Amino acid sequence: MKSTWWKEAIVYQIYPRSFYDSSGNGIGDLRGIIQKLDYIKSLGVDVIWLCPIYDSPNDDNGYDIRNYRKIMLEFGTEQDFDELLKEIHDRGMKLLMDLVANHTSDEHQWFTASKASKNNTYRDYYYWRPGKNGGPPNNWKSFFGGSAWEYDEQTDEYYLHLFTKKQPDLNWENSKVRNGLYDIMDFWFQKGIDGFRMDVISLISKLDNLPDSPFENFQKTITQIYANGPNIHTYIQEMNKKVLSKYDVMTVGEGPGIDLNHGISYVHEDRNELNMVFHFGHMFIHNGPEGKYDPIDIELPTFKNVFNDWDNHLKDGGWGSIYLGNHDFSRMVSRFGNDKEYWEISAKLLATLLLTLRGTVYMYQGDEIGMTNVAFPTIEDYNDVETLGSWKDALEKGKDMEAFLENVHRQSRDNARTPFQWSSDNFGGFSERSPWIKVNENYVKINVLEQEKRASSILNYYREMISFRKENIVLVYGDYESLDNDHKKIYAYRRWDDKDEFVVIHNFSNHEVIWKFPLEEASYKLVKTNVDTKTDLLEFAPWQTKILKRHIA
Ligand code: ISL
Repeated sequence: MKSTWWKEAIVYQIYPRSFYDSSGNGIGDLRGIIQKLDYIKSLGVDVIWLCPIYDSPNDDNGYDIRNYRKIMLEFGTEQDFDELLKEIHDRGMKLLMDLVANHTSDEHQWFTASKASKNNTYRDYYYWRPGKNGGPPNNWKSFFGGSAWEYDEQTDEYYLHLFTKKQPDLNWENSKVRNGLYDIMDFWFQKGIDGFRMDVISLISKLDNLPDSPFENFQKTITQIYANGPNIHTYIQEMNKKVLSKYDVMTVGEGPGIDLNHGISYVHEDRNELNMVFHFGHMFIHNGPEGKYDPIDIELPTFKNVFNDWDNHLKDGGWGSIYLGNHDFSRMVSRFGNDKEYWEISAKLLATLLLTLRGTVYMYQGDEIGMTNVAFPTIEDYNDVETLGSWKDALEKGKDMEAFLENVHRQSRDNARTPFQWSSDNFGGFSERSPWIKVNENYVKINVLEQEKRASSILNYYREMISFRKENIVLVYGDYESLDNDHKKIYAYRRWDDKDEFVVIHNFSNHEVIWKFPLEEASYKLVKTNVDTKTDLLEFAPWQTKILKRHIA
């Protein structure tokens, strides 16, 4: 496998609104991030990924961009950005920005011009269509509930929005749109940024004639109708040729609908498209028949198979991204660990998983201290458009709303968006003022200051695991194979090259387990674990994780 800096990088994702408020208005900001750069550096992180920080009316917290060349007033100024970039580079780190290219805000000047009349030059920048049979042009649904079409009285046509009605979809078939977006990318690369995470890049090419979806199931509609459209690879190759290939940068495409049939075609090194994608195999794993807000339980082998299948899919000429949560999903310890009795130890197990798989590692802010899901008492406490849209749909369908609130507790995107817990001071030390969204009450117990003081904290475990990965490059590039794959409590795998072999074993359960596996125990040495207690090599306390090492040559 070819080595590159971005394959070895540990990326730390910041949701700026919730990271650190330096101005005292209850909203995180760029100067707040600058103040915390030494903290981020102390983790061993190489790259910072910032969720959108551009000028936006914030219908979807920055994923609705009004001006791609300006900084959101609430977050700071262009000077603050320049300083942030310099401070990041001065510390030897890199900056990944979020590129939202599937849609703009409806307040973007392209859209206000487009909307003004049927025959202006910007009309074709978006998807405008006449209605059909007194309703919208087709049956497409928005990701956030309701129709994906909004009627505009003035010109008596509908425009397409796969997300909120304030996020109209751009028409990538129009070369002026594409070139306009490439100019924006150039603008940021010229400033010196080091790459882009590309929001819903899988959706930019639409099916010809925008046909109705024949599927009831929304996930199917995404995969078969919305994603991986006919020109997707032509567009990404063009973008690569015109922009990306001019710089030494990293790219990761986010993609609903990027499944095992499509992943490699976005990232194969011979195709000159993207370096990596974020697939949703494990993120949608709890989606029930009615989607994300209808959660189901799963068994461990189903979870393992996501990693097995993707590693296998990408190993010849591709590269993966490893993450266990982000700003769109629940907290990883609440979701895949046990955030009650085994909170600390299961958070450490998950850190070990994250840092021993093949692929570029993406950490999400707060996971390094084991921040957990939140359970706000009423829907009024929630802010996220997706949560509120699903709530509205459920109400209209006459659902049991008390039960639905429990689904919200489990699945809402706001679980990941509560303010970062820096200390046990008011508002978790995030701000001096009541923040834009409530702080999780457990900040008194779970916070950075407390964990800095304790050698055995989750935070310090992350630091150790990050340097462990860096000292053992086989954990980045080495081969991967799952062992005893059907085991329902143990997730074990080998990582090896021609010099060393690691066997990583996780007990994903609240029970003690003796792993009955024919491992030549005498040739292995225990090099890392997350529990103090002494056990036999293949004996595991609840949520215990062990890394064993064997020297080959
Ligand atoms: O959040 C999701 C599941 O709960 C996803 O379906 C998500 O909407 C999808 O992955 C796209 O996400 C990205 O684009 C959205 C934005 O709201 C998300 O925050 C962003 O990550 C629209 O720009």
